Amino acid sequence: MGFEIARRMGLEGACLAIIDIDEAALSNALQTLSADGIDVKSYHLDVTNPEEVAKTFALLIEHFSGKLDILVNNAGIADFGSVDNTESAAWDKVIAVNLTGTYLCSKSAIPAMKKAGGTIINFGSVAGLVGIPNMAAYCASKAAVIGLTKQMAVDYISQGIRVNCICPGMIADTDMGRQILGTDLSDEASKKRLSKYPIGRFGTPEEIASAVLFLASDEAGFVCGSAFTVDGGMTAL
Ligand code: 1HS
Repeated sequence: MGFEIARRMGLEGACLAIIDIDEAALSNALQTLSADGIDVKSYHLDVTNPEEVAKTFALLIEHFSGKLDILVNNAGIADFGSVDNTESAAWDKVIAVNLTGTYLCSKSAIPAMKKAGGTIINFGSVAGLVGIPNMAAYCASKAAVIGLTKQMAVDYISQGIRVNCICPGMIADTDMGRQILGTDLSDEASKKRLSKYPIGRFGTPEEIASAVLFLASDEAGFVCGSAFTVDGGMTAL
């Protein structure tokens, strides 16, 4: 999803800073986006490391001459387990990436955004709105991101910074989608999961990217503090 969001933003004329902890994925994304004629710079970063986040954002904000218009907090991981069989280390890792990473990157971006306004799109999930079996840490982290989004929205809208979050349903053609669904979409587990989607299919990265671009655009000027579901009706049930 992050790559597709970056690609669409770049094609709309955005100058990009892309961040990833996976060096190979980052290199591939940089090469592909650059080949598309997009102005992009890449930064290898673990968003759970406060010092590294501050250092990286200082560098990228300097690269953009002190200006930062849009932050998309897309870094996220999933884990499986109910509360009674989730190891605390696994719990901490999911919270660190999904929630604390969002906090740390936003903390580093906001001072630059205050200068001329901006917008932040966090990544919640349907898992932050409804319970998903066997995904305790993931649901908790995403519900917290939704809560943090609403809190940030009320803190910063008066300073010209609009904050919203995207709440995707299952997006099959992603690393996380494959992690959750496995490789066989025709198996009973995947069919049961699909039955939760009134639209009758899972979503695509392109559909998430379209929603992110809308929220980042002036067309969404009155959208503030929203948990913007892109889920094929899954949470409408
Ligand atoms: C990307 C998204 O946050 C995944 S949540 C999947 C929920 S479900 O389809 O497994 O019920």
